Amino acid sequence: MTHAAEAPTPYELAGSAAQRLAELTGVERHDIALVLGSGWLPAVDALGEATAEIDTTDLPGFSAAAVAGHSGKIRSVKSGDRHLLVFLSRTHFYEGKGVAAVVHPIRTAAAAGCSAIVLTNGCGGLKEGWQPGQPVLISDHINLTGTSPIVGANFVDLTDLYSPRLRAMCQEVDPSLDEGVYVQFPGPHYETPAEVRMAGILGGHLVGMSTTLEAIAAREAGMEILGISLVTNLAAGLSGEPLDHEEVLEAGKAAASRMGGLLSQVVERI
Ligand code: 8IG
Repeated sequence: MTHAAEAPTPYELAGSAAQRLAELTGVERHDIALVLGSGWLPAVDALGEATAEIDTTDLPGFSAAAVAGHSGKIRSVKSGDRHLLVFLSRTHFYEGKGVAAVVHPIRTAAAAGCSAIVLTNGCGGLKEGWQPGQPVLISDHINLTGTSPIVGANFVDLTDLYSPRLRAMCQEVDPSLDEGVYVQFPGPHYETPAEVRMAGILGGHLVGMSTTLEAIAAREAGMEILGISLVTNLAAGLSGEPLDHEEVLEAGKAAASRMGGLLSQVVERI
């Protein structure tokens, strides 16, 4: 009788991915990770010179990107004396690949040496006066996926999950930045107008389909976390128009230089 080798744990798999990442990029340790969400891709060039770009599928545990406007690439970027690890796309919960797949990039970044992570996303906005194309700092979250990336009796504290220090730093760079509570719905459908009203009653200001599970995994890994949402659309029922993925990509293009400037200045100060 043969015995199959035991499957690696998610943490071991991330360790293998980090090792391969170091080989392929020629960078032994990365310092800060960034995950670019919907609408954020046009901002990437402002971060600095890419010293390497690899396909996510070149690393153990990653699968191909599934959404138009999401590129399955990882860049190593030199910014001053720091090495940035930039994920140009993410795996979403709604892809059904499991929560471990969603947070694999986060665990890989931690294993690669990153002590801070910037999680960005595109989302719907609820607050009166917010406009498409506006960035908002995530102050806290409500995870409506009903699940966690952590398995077992590991009771991770989520107080101040989104670093007050990093948020204050962002507001120094751009004093006009507002903050809000991000609500992650499972997706992939957008919420109904009634669900948007519910999110508001629960204390939410931003609605999206990512970020909270990643933030939990990042906290578990001990990273400092900054979350920034790009409000790409008014949440369903607030504008009188149906939601459209093209609108999301357009809002990103229009806001690219502001987002790029913000990200690069903040990363310099972390
Ligand atoms: I971009 O309005 C983007 N992603 N759930 N709702 C949800 N996800 C989104 C939205 C939105 N806009």
